[in-house]
Amino acid sequence: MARVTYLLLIALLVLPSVVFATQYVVGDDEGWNSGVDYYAWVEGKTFYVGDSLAFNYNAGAHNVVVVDANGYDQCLASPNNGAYNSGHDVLTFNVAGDYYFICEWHCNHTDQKLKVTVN
Ligand SMILES: [Cu+2]
Repeated sequence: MARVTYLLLIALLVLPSVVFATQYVVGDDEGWNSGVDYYAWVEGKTFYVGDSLAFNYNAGAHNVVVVDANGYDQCLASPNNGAYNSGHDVLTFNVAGDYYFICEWHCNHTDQKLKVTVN
């Protein structure tokens, strides 16, 4: 009985992070696009490990490149960075930390960049 209780306790501790994981649609209805204020979009949201971001955009018109802080500040994508271009990319946060995303083509011109802090 003690073992069952223990397992139940473990399940209750682990489950919420899975059950309550949130998928955020980046930019909501405006998607991942030029001219969207992603500083404002992030405001008031708290991201946790297990949550994911869905980037929706016209494939070929934009892409999603995972960069570091420097790449974010300078709008630089290196060949080592993961680049996504399907038009519907879902990225899940497995580790806490700061995450930086840019559109390689519009980061400079229209500020199409996103920084997310994951708790
Ligand atoms: Cu773009």
